[in-house]
Amino acid sequence: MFALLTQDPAKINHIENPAPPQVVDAYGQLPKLASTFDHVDGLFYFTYVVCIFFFVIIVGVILFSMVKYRRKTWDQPAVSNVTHNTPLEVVWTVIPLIIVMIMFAWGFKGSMDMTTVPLEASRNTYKATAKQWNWTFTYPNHPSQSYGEVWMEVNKPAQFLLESTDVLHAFYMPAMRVKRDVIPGRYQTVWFEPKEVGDYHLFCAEYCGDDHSKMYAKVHVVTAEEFAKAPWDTFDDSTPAAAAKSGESLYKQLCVSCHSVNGAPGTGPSWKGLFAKNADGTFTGRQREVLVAGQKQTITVDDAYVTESIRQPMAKLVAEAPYDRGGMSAFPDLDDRKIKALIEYMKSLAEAK
Ligand code: HEC
Ligand SMILES: [Cu+2]
Repeated sequence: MFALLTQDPAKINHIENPAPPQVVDAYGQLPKLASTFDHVDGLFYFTYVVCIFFFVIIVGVILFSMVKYRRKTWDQPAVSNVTHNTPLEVVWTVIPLIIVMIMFAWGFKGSMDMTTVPLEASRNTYKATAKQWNWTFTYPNHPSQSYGEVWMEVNKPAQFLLESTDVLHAFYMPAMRVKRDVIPGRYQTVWFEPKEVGDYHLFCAEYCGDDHSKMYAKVHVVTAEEFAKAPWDTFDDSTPAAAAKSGESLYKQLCVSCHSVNGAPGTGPSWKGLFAKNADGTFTGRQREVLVAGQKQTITVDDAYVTESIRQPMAKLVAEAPYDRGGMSAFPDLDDRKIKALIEYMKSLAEAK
């Protein structure tokens, strides 16, 4: 069982951006704590020990009584007719009440700590946008973004402003001991202070559709020096080849969960054959039957169509089941350069005519 927990996730997940392996403790319980929220562990293990203690006592008494006081002959009279015992009942009500109040006070204090955002964290606010099925991060005091991966500075409290563009998701970083629902149409926040340099997981912890299990991100906690170099800022479109490469990495972070490039059908149509390469090095888009407001039309795939498909996926739906029902939510944050890079990547997949 522990082998399963420590198995390399790259082998479990077929996505091309594998999460780092999870570090679990000797009992396969909580992953290593990497933030300041240590009260979570105290409360967790306290509850755990209380549960085991009472489980053993209660089940022990039941098993013992079953054997000791079982009916041995059909006509054996009842050993006792006692129906209640007031002192005993007071004891088994008051003791659990005290224990439950301890858990409540402990949890309430922790919950207050987690919801009261310190000024330092609110000055270091990230935005995390959840959508089917990926995470987009916008950096504090930085115009840039990253997808499926986020970099944070060690020992610096940070706040995440959480937003969903489609359905319910949940922001869950086990190593940091934080979890918060991400609700469409409403901003949620969560804060913590990462204490150790390393790579950690961010999971979506709310079932959000077919590829919910692919909806995770890597969290890199790095030193201040490393952070100052903005390692996430790798976007380069200085040459068509560099743009195609940047486009490929955007594809792997944002689109791979729905679109294949090898012709395999997915939640969205494959990108194989979207463009073909002409002898003179130019590209021709394929013919596409699309639905515009429910009416069938045939168009030729070009940059404008691809751009529109990304910004307003519902404007022209691929007229082919199951794609004609839509299913892609728009990417309003992708700027022109990134869309250009994605198109460059689609063209780099083209085969010669
Ligand atoms: C949640 C699944 C999903 C994700 C993620 C997704 N798409 Fe789509 N995409 C679809 C579906 C479904 C369609 C077909 C319906 C339509 O035309 O809008 C589609 C259609 C398209 C089309 C038209 C394709 C054609 O063959 O005519 C393009 C272009 C496209 N998506 C680009 C992208 C890009 C670029 C990304 C990543 C930035 C992306 N999609 C992410 C589901 C998705
Ligand atoms: Cu999700």
